[in-house]
Amino acid sequence: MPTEILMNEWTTTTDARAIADWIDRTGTLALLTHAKPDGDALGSTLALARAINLKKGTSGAVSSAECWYAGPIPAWGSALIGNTKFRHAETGEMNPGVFDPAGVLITDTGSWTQLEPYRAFLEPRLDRTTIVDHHLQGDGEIASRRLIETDAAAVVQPVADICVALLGLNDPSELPLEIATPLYVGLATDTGWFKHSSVNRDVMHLAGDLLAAGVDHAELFAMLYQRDRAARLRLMGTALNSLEIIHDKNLAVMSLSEQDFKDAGAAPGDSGGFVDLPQSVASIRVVALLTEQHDADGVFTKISIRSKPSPWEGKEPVDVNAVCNKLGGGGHARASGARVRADIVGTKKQLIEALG
Ligand SMILES: [Mn+2]
Repeated sequence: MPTEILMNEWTTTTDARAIADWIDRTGTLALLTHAKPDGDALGSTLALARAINLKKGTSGAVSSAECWYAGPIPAWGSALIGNTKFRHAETGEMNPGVFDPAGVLITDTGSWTQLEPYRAFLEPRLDRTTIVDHHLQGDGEIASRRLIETDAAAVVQPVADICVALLGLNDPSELPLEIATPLYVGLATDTGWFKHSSVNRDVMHLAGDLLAAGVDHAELFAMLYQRDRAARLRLMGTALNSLEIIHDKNLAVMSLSEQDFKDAGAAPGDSGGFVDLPQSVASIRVVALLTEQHDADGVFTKISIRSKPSPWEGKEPVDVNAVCNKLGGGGHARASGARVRADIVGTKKQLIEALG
């Protein structure tokens, strides 16, 4: 096989120590991650930027770093970012002549599809780019220097190793709190706050080290997940009140009208996640949330639908993508949606027909 193809294969080609050495000798670095950064993307870039800049400030190292983000940042992001300087890819500051870093370090992705806003900036700089990722797929051509740990639940795991190597520490429990905190956010969010099947001894070990470094996990949980407006809780009450359980107790349907949103003082985005709530009932296999709205052409209803497996009954999840296809919508097999030109009553009838 030609060397180039081998080089471009999505495999790991280096380790944390070697990346720390590369950072040390490079100079100015741009830290990039996927568009619409999540907790792992923000956590990994912030931890690295703080470790690199701390080293420069305390020991006169040559390298410095700046984070770049593209697309919307979660509402809690600004609290996590704090005073750490970052730029938006959309501002045009990436034009050549404005900013020309000596190195580019990408975390939590290695796919062009997730790096689209950076493509023009990245393409002429692939020879000075490094990737640290934990996904199963990626485009190896983006960087020949790659640390890919597909066993890691979050990219902050290899990033913690890089920070430890960079700062000459023994383990992550010795990290400064300003670095331990974003690492913990990445680890906790990518594991569904330590619920997903990806949680293992290594995850808990790192979490324990970060707690030893002083991370306040309860404060972080409140910062990320306990900042809803009261209006959302009122709307949730209305949605749960509307719950109908039909079809041999297999199907749950909830409905919300425009008036319900007004009465609760809620905004359109406030019903996000409601469709997951009835999945806690054992017999439920499919949940649909119907929200009725109006536009210039009259009434329409948005369907958001989820399905879940029932392994205790030996049942596979219903393909709700196929159900939504019949209604002119679609999505994924377990999470899908459609928009129907009818009111709630008419839409419910069509949905039940489509479910068969
Ligand atoms: Mn991740």
